[in-house]
Amino acid sequence: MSTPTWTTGADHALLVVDMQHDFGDPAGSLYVRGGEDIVEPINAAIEESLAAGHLVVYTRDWHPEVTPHFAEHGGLWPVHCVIDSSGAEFLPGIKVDGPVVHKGSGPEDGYSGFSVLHLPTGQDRETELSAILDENGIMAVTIVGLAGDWCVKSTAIDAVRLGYRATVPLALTRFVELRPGDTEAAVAAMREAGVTVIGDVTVDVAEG
Ligand code: VGL
Ligand code: ZN
Repeated sequence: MSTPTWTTGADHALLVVDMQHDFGDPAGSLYVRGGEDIVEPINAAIEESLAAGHLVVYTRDWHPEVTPHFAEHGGLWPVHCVIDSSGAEFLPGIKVDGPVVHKGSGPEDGYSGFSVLHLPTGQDRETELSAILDENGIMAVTIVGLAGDWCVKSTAIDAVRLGYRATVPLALTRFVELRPGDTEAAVAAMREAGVTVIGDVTVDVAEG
């Protein structure tokens, strides 16, 4: 694969969002359909970025066992990505060589790699992601990983809001589609916010 234009420029970082067992492995507790199909292409993008000397930053969903983010405590989701559990591990096949930002380890809900919603106070709390980008002179980010309609979308929209150029290549994400139409709505919301969304949504053909 020739170097895609979205990885060019020393002010560019690749943000690899939540490429973890619970999202990307068919046996994971919050498996995103097709997640396993993007491991290889994302790893190729990581290798290309590293070879070009660019920063690669990783986010990791990282929850306590009891959190209002989980359905059993009032949230939306099955238990997933519990701190230090095997489900929270990076998918094998993803080369991890760069800073890792953990998110959601307090009584928090939230999807962006840049901030989480602290439920007891109703306040958004910043993660260290923007500081890491700024320390490295990053102006542009490409966001890949899982899930397209949750953490990738929120991270990309926040990136634009914070003044970075943001690109999401749809070939390198997959969508939860919790409700029908979420995928389309997420793509539209990203475009509306000023994110450069490239390519087409990959729709899985049912197996068998
Ligand atoms: C995510 C649902 C719950 C994500 C995280 O990484 O997109 N989705 N927690
Ligand atoms: Zn989560």
